[in-house]
Amino acid sequence: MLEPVIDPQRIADHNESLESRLARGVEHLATELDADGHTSADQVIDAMVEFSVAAPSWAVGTGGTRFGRFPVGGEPRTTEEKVDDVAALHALTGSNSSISLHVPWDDVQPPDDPAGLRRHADQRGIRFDAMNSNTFQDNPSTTDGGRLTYKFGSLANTDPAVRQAAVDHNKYVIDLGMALGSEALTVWLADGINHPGQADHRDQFERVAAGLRQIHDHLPANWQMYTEHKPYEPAFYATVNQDWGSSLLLAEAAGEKASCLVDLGHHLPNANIEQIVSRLAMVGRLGGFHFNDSKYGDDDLTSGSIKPFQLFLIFGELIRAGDGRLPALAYMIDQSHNIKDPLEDLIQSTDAICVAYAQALVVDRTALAAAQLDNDATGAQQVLQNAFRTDVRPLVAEARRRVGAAIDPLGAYRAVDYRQAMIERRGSSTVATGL
Ligand SMILES: [Mn+2]
Repeated sequence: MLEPVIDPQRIADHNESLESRLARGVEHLATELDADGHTSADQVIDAMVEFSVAAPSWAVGTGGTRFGRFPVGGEPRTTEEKVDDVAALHALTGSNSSISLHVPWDDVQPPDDPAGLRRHADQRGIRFDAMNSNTFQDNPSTTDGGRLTYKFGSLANTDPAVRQAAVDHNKYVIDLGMALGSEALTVWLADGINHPGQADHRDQFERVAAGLRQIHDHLPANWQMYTEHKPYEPAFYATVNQDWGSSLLLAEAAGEKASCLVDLGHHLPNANIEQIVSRLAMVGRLGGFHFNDSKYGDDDLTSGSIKPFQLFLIFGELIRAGDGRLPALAYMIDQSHNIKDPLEDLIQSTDAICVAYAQALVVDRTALAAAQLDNDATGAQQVLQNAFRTDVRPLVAEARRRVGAAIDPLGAYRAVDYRQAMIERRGSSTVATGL
């Protein structure tokens, strides 16, 4: 048996000093919610206990920008160590029970074996969430030893051999995911146009749709596939999958197992993301989320740090789509941080996501529906604000306590000094693969 990444007794010790204060907070909130009469504290706590958001493998290392990279020390050197970091995160938050791998960054090549990686994750209590394939960078194992290049696109490329290599890479990622017990593929498609006139919009789109259909047909019966839109970067004039409408068309073209993934940073400024969520859910093609926050573009900022009200409204639409419950979609954090300790940022993000979800659960939906029918704009806003301004943090913390995680995960992370332990074990200058 592997030793636990964080000794559960140390989390229990850290919780001890916080328990009586938490109990008072939970009791107060339970009384208030009972008086309101629409949602009970236990309903919220139970939903929090059940909820999990996947951590991406590339978020446990420090992210770089084009200006440089400042490793935090003790970063994972292997995919197994990335699993270990997610296990540490999950031990503290109780809400990150899966990891999302990225290929080629997390490729498992011989002499490594996927079965060994899967065994390691099993022992850590971590599952494999959606596999992410990227063809925005060359990968010698699928581009004929470097003879082919994705410089001018992958599935949209004018060269059939490059398109085939991109399809083959996605099939490879599906096969690897099957060996790991994953059940979904997210296609990281960066194809687009950097300069007006460089390529034909329609031809590019049709080539991508055809490629996605081929990839879709390789999916096992129980798998899902996600298309993820992004308006710009790395193509700065036009991206093939540039908005939710294009994403929907591509998912429809790919096949019935394909649906749209909404990354909160992949919208032009001021886009109404909650409305996009509503539309995609309405037509049954909302597949999942990549959580992060954004000030200007694809900033990868900490979830809930810039627009917490938007995050709350998004969860409101999800609960609306699920008739009062969160639909079973692919929920994942997609962030990469260049100055914070990556695990501290994931702790803060997970907490912010849980808080937004809990706030959305305490919306009085009956009162909201009545206000909407009466055209009572003031009343409807009041219903939403009442929920958004409810301090639900004790319920989120209580859920963590009940599953043996940390009441204060950030405080506990610092108390056990996980980062220093990893620096001693892995070294101070290790750099994880990723962005
Ligand atoms: Mn994303």
